[in-house]
Amino acid sequence: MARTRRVIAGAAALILAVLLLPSAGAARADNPIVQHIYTADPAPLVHNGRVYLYTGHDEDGSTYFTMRDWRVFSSADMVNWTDHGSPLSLATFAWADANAWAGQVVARNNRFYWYVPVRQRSNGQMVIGVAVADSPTGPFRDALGRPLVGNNEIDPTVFIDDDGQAYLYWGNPNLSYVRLNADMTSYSGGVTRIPLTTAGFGTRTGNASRPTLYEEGPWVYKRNGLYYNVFAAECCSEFIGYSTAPGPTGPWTYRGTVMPRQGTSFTNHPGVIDFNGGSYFFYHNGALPGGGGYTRSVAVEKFTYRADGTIPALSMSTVGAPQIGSLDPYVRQEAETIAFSSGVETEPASEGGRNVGYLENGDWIKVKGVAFGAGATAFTARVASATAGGTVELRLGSPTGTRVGGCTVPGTGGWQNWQTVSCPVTGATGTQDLYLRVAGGSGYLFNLNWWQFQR
Ligand code: FUB
Repeated sequence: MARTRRVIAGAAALILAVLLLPSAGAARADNPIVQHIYTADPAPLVHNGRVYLYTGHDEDGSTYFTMRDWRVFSSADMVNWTDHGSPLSLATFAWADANAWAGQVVARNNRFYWYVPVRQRSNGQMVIGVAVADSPTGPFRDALGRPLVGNNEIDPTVFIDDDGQAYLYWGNPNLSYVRLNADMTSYSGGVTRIPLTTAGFGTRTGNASRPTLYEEGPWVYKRNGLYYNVFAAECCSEFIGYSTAPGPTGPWTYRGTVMPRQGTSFTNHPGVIDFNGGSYFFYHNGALPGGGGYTRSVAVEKFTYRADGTIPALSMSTVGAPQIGSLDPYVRQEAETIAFSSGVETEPASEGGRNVGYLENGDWIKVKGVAFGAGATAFTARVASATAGGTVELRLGSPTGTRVGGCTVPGTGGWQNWQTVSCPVTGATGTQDLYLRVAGGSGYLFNLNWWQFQR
C-alpha cells in the first residue's frame, strides 16, 4: 500500500516561522508543545515524576470541532515531550459516534480514569463517558459500556478532595457536578447545578441567556486549602477566568482573568498543575501554520501564585516553560521525545512504542538541554528504511549549527525493519540543544526509533 503522509498545511511556513523567532538560545520557540499534529483542550496529570499531557486532536484542515481521538504526551522536564500516541478514541465507546472533545484524567486505586464528552449515537446528545487504564499511557477501555452521566453538556473536570470524596463537574452553558463513588465510575445523589451568579462567575453584558462570564471548560482543583475553578469565559472569542471557593461545591467568588483573549483560536481551555516545585498553566491557541479555531495547538506557561493564592494574568508565548534539569544522552532516548520539530511525523513502531517517520531531506528534531558533559565519542540509533536511507546528522544549537557527527542509514528493506547504526562524535560537550537533522536524496529517507550517545 502506498505510504501516505498527513501534512499540516503550511509546513514550509512553520520552518519560516521558526527561523524568524528570536535567535537567543533560551528564547527559541518551545510552544506549541506539539508540532506534528494539531492538539487542543490540554489536561495535564502529574504522576511518578512526570507530567502526562492528555489532549484532544483537531483533524488537519478541520472546519468544525472534528475530533475523533485523544492523545497523550509526557515529559519530566517540561520541554522535551514524548509522544505516546492515541490510547483512546471514539471507537473505544461503541455507543458514541462523534465529538471527542475536552476531557481529563485522574489517578486512583493504581488506575487512570479518563472522563470525556462525546456524542451519543442513539440520540445525538452530548454525554460524559469514562474510560479506565492500568497505565497513564493506556490502553484505555470503556469502563461502563454506556455514558456515566448526560445532560447534553460537555467538558468534564474531575477532582478528588483530601477526604477522598471525588467530584465530577462539567457544563456549557450550565455548570453541574456529581459526587463520584470511590470506584470512580458511578455516583451517589443526583446531578447538582452550581448557581451561576455574577458574584461567583463575573458579569457578562449583552447576553441575556448567559449573564455570567462562565462559558465552558472548567478545571477544578485545590491548593493550600483554597478551591479553584479556572474556566473558559465569554464567547467568542474566549478568555480564561477563574473563581475560588472555601469548599468543593462553593460558594464561588469570581477572581478575574488568568489569560486574556490572545492567539488565533476563538476557544481556549485551561489545565493547571503544580510540578517539581513550580506551577504551570496549559492552554491552546492557533499558533501552528494552518492553525485557527478548529486547528489548535496546546502550549504551556510557568507562573507563580501571589502570596494570597491569586493567579497573575498570563500571556501566551512562543518560549514556553523553562527546562527542569537536563536530558541524559547516555541513556536510550525515544526519537519521539521532542522539544520542537520540523517536517516529522510519529507512528506506532513494530518494536513497541512509537517511531519518528516520513522523514525527508532537511527535516529536523530539536532535543533541548542535552547534557553531554566532558564529551560524547559515539552515537547509536535504531533506524529503518524501505528506500535507500540517508544520514542522520547531529548538530548543536540550530538545524544548521555545528555538525558533531553523522550516521549513515542504509536501506533496511522496510519501514519497520529495524537496524542499529553507530558513528563517531567529536565536539559535543557541555549542555547543548541537539538537532537531529535528516539529510539525503528526495522522498522519504528513513525512520528513527531511538538513539543514544556513548561517552
Ligand atoms: O474541543 C472541543 C471544544 O472546544 C471543547 O470541548 C471546548 O472546551 C472547546 O475548547
